[in-house]
Amino acid sequence: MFFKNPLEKYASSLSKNFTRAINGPYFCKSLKEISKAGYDDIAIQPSSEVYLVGKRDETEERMLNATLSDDQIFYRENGYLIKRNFIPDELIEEYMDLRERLQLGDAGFGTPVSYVEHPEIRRIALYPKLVELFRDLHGMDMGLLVTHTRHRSTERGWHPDGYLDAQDALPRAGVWFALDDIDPRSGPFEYIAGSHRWKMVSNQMLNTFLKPEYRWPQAHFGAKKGELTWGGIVEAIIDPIVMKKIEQENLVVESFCPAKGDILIWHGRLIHRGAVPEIRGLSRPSVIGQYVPLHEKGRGMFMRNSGGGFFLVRPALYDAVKF
Ligand SMILES: O=C(O)CCC(=O)C(=O)O
Ligand SMILES: [Fe+2]
Repeated sequence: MFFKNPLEKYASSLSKNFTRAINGPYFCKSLKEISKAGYDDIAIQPSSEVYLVGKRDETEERMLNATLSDDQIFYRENGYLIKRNFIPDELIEEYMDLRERLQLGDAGFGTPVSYVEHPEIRRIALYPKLVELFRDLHGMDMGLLVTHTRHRSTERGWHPDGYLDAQDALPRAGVWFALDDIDPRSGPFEYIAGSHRWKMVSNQMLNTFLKPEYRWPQAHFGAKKGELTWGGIVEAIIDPIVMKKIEQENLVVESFCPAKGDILIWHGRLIHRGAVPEIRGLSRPSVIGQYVPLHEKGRGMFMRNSGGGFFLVRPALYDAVKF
């Protein structure tokens, strides 16, 4: 088959930003050159790891496994963990009532830090059993950084969330909370088990494909109006590379099609995406939370939630915090 642009081979399942990105002004390399890049051209061996996941020699491996719980061993090996029926119905109802009062429909709250103003979101995102589970899995307190509250697939292409962090940062984590039974045709969360132990997609290496004004971090935090953010632009590079890798190495793609109250926790280096929905406009009722190590330098100011757990608050938003 002939493709005008070799990346178009994967077009039917490519992220929604793909066409916009490759037709935009962002890249300093030609599309032909970009399409030749492989995973090793965008990834690097990370220097920091959570204790549980870190690779060890055979004896140490046996010592570690002898004391770990089944959940810890699963997370260590797979980079994700599913807990069924984890969030109580009352907390979900309370949050859905808030959305109803605000007449959100399937829309999000319009800001990734809506948890500052709405304790209903924090009661889910910082559910005490989850705060505890994070200590078990990451061996540290993880603070809430952002929440995605739109009831649709993000349609983000393949990526690890840790590509937004500094090279030597400790791994972050994400949690996918199902607020209802999720229809598999709504574009579920998809992931590649074990990919948290691959080399880590690096913002520095991705930057070499971009014109200076579109590089991380400035293009991540301050994208110009009408232009894609850094994450949206680099999807056009990462997405086809991961698809090629899936094809060449015969990797298994798993989908999370949860029931109400189920959660999936994923390690910040697990490769995942929000699938393109089979049926457009189908609701996907979920909250997605991103969490980072509380004690890591430069992460910002966290406040303690009433039931335990911590959430990031920019000092400018301090007056907006509600309990
Ligand atoms: O839409 C999805 O389920 C994927 C979301 C995602 O990639 C993220 O929140 O980090
Ligand atoms: Fe993500």
